[in-house]
Order: sequence, then C-alpha cells, then structure tokens
Amino acid sequence: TENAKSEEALGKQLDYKITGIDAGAGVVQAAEKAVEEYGLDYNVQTSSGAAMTQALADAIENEEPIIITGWSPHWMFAKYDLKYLEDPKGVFGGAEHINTIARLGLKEDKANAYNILDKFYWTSEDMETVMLQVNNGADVKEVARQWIDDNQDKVNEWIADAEKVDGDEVKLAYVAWDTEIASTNVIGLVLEDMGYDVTLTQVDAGPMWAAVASGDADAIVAAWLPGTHEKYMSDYKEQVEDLGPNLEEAKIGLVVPAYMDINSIEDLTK
Ligand code: PBE
Repeated sequence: TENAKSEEALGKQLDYKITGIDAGAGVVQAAEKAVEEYGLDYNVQTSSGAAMTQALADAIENEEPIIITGWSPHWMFAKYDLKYLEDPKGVFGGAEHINTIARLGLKEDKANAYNILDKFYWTSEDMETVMLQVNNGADVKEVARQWIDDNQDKVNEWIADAEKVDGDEVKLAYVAWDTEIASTNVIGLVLEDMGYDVTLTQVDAGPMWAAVASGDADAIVAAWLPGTHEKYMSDYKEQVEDLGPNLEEAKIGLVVPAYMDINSIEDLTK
C-alpha cells in the first residue's frame, strides 16, 4: 500500500534509528519497550542528552526527519516546533511527577536540610525558565542565583521551617539531564544560602539511585514517577524515603519536529 511504502521510505531516511540519551534513562528503556510492543524495525541509539539535542538541532536546520526520546518540561519545546507521537498502547505512561527522595536517616541527621528538601516544589514554568537560560549559554549557577532572587516568595516557603546551619555537609546526586541540572542547582544553592556546604555529584541514573539508597548521597530531586523510574523505585523503595513531588505534570515520549508527516508511533510500523 501507499502507506507501507512511505513508512519504509521514512525508515530508510531515519536509518531505522530513534535518537536516545543515556542507557540508564527511563525514557530510553520505554523507547526500547515501544519498539518491542509496536513491533518496530527501529533501533534506539543511546548517547547523551547533549548529543541528542545537538542531533535535533542539526536535523531541524536541514529540515530532515528525526525521532528523539523527549520529555517535558524541556527548553526544546520553546525553541523548536515539536510534537509528541501519540502512544495508543500507553508504553510511555501518562502524567509523570518528579519526586524528591531522601536517604534513610536524613530527617534525624540533618533536620533543616530535610525540611527544605521536603518543601521544595515548583512549576514546569519555573523549571523551563532556568533551563532556557542555561541552554542559551548562561552559567547554571548564575541562572540559579537569578531565579532565587526573582522568586524569593517561593524560596521563603521552602525554608519557612528551617534554621540556618554552619557548614554542615549535604550531598546531592543528579544526572546530566537538562531538567535535573536545573532543579539540582537551584535547590543546591538554596541549601547553600542556608549555611550548608553542598556537593552536587553528577552520575548516571543507576548510580544516582544507588547513592541515595546506600546513603552516599543525602538526596536526589530527580525521581520521575510513577512510570519513568518505576524499576529504580521498586528496587530501592525500602532503602529510601520518598518526600513526594517537587514538580507535577511532567511527561516522556517520542518527539519529532512538527514538519514530519506522522502523528503516532503506529505510523512507524510497516
Ligand atoms: N529524563 C529526564 C529522565 C528523567 C529525567 C526523562 C530523560 C529519564 O530517566 O528518562
């Protein structure tokens, strides 16, 4: 049929490739599951968030097709005209939230930090403001400082029940996903302003979860639930304390430029 032909042509143009990020990311694992469940001929190619957004920028510049593992909030939706492919089988799940996860015992050991982390909560718009400026080349620490200055009301709520400390250490682990670079730097600076000696350690997704479970990290603000990090959460749920969402209405899925002539993952089947 006409359709089968054009799908084959698209597959060839794309080299039967879905451009992914790091292998530990839930969205990459979901993309691999989608390939299986929809019976696609495609491979999910792993790289990094930065390599993926560079591939997206290159494709858009040449008006070529590309399929990426995407998520929201993200600066790419402000910068480019993009669409999520429909996912009738629900492989990528529905609405996600990003939770803060503390190591066991943090509440007793570092009550003020625990308290601030527990209250940390912002919107997609807040996060995107930070992400966009970082993407435009600004230093993330300076962007975080500016965001804190511009949003003192919000920050005051996070620190409302906390007292200043004198140089106690707090260790946060995170992955170099643009969302988590933004959130971890903002909450890290808030903790620093409250007198903590804050260390931000960048690792892969598996080691990030392992670090908060073992107590090597005090907390993470990067737990995408209920779907994206379901496997990590089920592995470690007895060894961590879930402090609940710091952001709601997040989402993952396959994302393509709006000029592409497909709307659903099903359009990729032959
Ligand atoms: N992400 C961003 C991550 C969580 C944060 C959607 C790329 C993932 O594990 O897929």
